[in-house]
Amino acid sequence: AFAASAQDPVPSRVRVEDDRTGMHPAALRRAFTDHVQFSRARDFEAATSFDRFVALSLAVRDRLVERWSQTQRTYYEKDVKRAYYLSAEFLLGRALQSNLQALGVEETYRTVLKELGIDLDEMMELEHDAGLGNGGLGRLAACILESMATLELPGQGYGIRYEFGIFEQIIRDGAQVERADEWLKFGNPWEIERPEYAVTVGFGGRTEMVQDGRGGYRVLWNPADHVLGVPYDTPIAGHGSGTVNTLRLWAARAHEDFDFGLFNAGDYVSAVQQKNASEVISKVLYPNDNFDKGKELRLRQEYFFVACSIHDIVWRYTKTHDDFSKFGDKVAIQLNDTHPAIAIAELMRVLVDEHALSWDEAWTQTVRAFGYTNHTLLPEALERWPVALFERILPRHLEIIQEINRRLLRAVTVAFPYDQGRARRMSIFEEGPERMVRMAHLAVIGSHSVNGVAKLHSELVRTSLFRDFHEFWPERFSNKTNGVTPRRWLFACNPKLSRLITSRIGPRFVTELERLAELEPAVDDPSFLAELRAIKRANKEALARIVKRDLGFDVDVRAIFDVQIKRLHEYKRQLLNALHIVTLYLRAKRGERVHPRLFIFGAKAAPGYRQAKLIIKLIHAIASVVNGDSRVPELKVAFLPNYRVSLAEKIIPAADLSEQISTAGMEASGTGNMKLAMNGALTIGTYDGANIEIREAVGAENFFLFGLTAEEVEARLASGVPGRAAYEADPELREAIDFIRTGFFSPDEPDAFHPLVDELLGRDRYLVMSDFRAYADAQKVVERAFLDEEGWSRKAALNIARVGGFSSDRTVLEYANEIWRIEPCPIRLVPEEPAAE
Ligand code: B1H
Repeated sequence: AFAASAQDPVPSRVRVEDDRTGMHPAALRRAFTDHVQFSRARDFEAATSFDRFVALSLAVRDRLVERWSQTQRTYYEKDVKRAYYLSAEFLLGRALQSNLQALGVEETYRTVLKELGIDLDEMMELEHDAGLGNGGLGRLAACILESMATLELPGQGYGIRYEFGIFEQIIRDGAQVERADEWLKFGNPWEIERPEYAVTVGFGGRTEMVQDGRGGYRVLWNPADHVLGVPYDTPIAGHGSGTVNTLRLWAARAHEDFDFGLFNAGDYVSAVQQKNASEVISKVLYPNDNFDKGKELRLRQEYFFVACSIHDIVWRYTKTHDDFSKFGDKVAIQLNDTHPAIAIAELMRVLVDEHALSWDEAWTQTVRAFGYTNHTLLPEALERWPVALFERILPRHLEIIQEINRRLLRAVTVAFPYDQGRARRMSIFEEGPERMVRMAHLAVIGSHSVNGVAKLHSELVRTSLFRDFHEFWPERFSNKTNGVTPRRWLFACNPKLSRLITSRIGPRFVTELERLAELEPAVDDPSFLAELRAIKRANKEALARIVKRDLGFDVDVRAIFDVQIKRLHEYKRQLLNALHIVTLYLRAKRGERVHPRLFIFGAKAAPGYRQAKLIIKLIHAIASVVNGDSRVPELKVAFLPNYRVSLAEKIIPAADLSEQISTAGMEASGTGNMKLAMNGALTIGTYDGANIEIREAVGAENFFLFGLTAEEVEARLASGVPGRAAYEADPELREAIDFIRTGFFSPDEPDAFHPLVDELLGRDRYLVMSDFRAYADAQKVVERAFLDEEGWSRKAALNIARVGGFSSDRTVLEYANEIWRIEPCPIRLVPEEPAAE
């Protein structure tokens, strides 16, 4: 498929060994057994299953390497414009299957391994997830990189090589316990360490003015400490494209003169011990989704990876350019939220202090290069740093930010004279008892593009969060609705469905998801719907086996598989779901007919988030009563521990119902909603984030909408009606709350859930009580719809046929065309030599 055409000149490079590149079965088999023997130093018979996993991964990696070199060489030779995606998180999950499929060798390898008595699926289960992210924001970064490579776009990711990713969740006595995620313990076959490209990063110290030798002055920053950033490169392969882009993650190492003083004093052992202090920077991912704790180490992490990345970007640019006038023509840098926003000040510092550009020249190129994506409106998630802390760690950057701010406020005052309030609101510095640096303001001011991640969210970004900035620079603002990669979230995770789709419309939907629309005629074909039902049934059986293995109980696959999988957060309202379970349970106890349901949860709570952890406990308490009640066999609750990418891949294909029930206006987009719809689950959801666009696409009659709108939420919260009002008005809700409040689900500790009940009856900040009735009634509509088997599968089919727009390919093309202004750069591959047996 990648053979060059006849008139292509064959590159004169020496070809590397066939065993490292050959795609025919004999070469694949030899590559695998050779890696067992020589990379793992094992006799084939003595190799452990993990040896085999590593050997296969290395054989696959070899086949990426040639394309990887060719890709990078092509970018360099053509001097193409590149997009750099800066993100504190990349939630990649597993890589083996994804790379096998990108190369088109999964089935060949499956057969080759089978002949050796090895099951490929079992082998793929041995891979530990790369969990370098919290949730949607980190997973989006992974989908975007994958789509860029598939679309042949010159791109690269930059982030942190956390030694410990998102914690491992264990459930003990019905409560969450965290364990360190030792994902590197047995090595990582995908990464390549490149210590020769290490970068030195400074922290702290002072600035001074020094003569520049040309009669002027320049600023010199003398950092107090230095840390080394060592890059680790992971290949990001395009699906069937020949492009292999790079994800470069930085690990912190002690700098040689880390503690000069101690070495000089001859205290060698203490000096070496001190090295730990620098290496903590890349030790662990902060496990907070949509929440900013304002920790000093987090600021150090952010600056650390940003300084390394900017250095790398500038170095690469200067290999082919001797001045900076074309920087913005060759470099686009996308900020994944504000976590890397310090890059704006860092690029200014590098251009002005190190490359002696004038402020204006440097600023022009900086603003041309940067784009900023906002992912949340929640005030507790917006990054603000105390000026005093910022000055202590990044004194030169504070000066630069002050200058950026001075110039902004001058422009604002010219445009809006006599409007002091506006200047105060737009300032990077928030005045108050403790002065703060507002990173979002820096990001908006230093970028030519600011986008939200779904239509409603982008609208709220313009009209509420950045209202003044939107008035000042309306042309900067746009929407880029999120998407997900159909390779992982359909083709890889749901092979049965993919085969059915392929049998009807061919395989091209995998890279052109809009082609799913060609399935529309099939939704009225009973045999298609019957096949769809059989596939869903088989996927549910597979998940039922996981529930049995991990939780120990049997489930009825005729039940509605009602799925809520996402980080645990009050705004996502797992509590609303829990109240509904209690309601159904009490109805069943009263002898009312309820259709069998399996409630499936997957959710990690931030370790310091008390209410979230208590909600996990409540779900377990309810599960223990409901699952143990033999008089209510129709209801079961399965909280699957340690929710992560690889577990999502097993749950999503088995879902009937997708719970997307955030308080309207609070979920910026959501992306799990897209993955579930793509796999034929119907959504019960609020008018929030991308739900709105999904509903528009799949049709209102194929989506269960309920609840207050964002406007109504705003008004309701402003009016301050306590949750008690709904409690008093709704007997069923009252009963559910009373059962929880009086300790029915926690007889040993009757008060256990009072903090949750108090919040619900009092402020009810997420309007769980206000939306309860609408939700419970929408669930009745769901149940009735589910009873009509044919009707339900038709709706599911229409969801699949109409979700083509939620591919991250569409998202990335919008970024590429409207923000980055980059073009595809096809990679020409050397033709494969004929098989030599
Ligand atoms: C999203 C975050 C986030 N928005 C701070 N914001 C973090 C904020 O570690 N931190 O400090 C970590 C994560 N994550 C999510 O982004 C939104 O809630 C989703 O609605 C959205 O789909 C996703 C991708 O855009």
